[in-house]
Amino acid sequence: MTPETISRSDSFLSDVVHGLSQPRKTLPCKYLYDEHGSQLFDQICELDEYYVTRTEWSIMKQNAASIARQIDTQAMLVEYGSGSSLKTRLLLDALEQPRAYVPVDISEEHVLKTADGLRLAYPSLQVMPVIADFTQPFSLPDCEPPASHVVIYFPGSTIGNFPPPQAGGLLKQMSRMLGRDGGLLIGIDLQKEAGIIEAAYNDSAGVTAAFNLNVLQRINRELGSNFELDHFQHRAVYNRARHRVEISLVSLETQVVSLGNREVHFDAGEEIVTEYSHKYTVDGFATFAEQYGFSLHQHWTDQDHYFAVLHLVI
Ligand code: AVI
Repeated sequence: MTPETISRSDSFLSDVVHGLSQPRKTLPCKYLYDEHGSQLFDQICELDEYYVTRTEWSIMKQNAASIARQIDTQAMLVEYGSGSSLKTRLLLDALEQPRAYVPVDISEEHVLKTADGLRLAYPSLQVMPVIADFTQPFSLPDCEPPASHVVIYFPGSTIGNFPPPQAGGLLKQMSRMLGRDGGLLIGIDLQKEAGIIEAAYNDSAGVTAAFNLNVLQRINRELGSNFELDHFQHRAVYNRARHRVEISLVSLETQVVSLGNREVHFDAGEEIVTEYSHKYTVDGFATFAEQYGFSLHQHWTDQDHYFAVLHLVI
């Protein structure tokens, strides 16, 4: 183990211990995305019930030219949580290439593989991957010649996975990184009928359930705990008052799990909240982002108003 992997597993352990010691047990959702979790998430994106990806995709496709006009050739395009960068290819195809593309992702395997694929597809583009937890400050690489400004691309409604105070913290950090002339292109999932949302997070093939349960498998593997996966069940419910899906793992029985030198007790029916997925309105998000120095410049949506892509400027 390198010093870096030791400190990463230290903070994983302390985050897990902290989350499971709360009166309402939680786990930070970023830990859902190990290599297997990222693969399962890619499968979620292809599901019929999961309207999010294909709707954003169709918005990007239909409006690629006008969206691409917001990013000029001198810009450094920085993608937060790039994963497989699938939507980015649409953008890159529509753009006169930006100066550099910087995919930022916590999953090393994923981001390096994706960067290799992009270099092959766009040989003249500088692809400069950064392996980082984008919720923490990180530095941007230097490109040659230097970019005139930065445009952050944050698709997929990932902002929705942060409770508003954390989402605000992230917007604040982004506005600092952007500086003058910077822009933010962000995808947000819109409020809509609860049945449509709940179906998206309770798919009939059980992929979302496997994605959710995988975090326990990861804790077992990396932290040596002994969670029995079939003693927990996936749950995803839309909280209409808070406009968010609450995703959790429910303990099916009273049980005790060992974690390092600790024991974690679960009552039957007790939940571990693993993720929130907040749903916004365009105006609500624009007003929220104003507090952090952004103003809405333009937005694009689909005919059902399921999803929106916003261009915010500083
Ligand atoms: C990554 N993120 C936007 C997804 C969402 O829809 O909130 C994560 C997800 N969790 C379960 N299904 C999808």
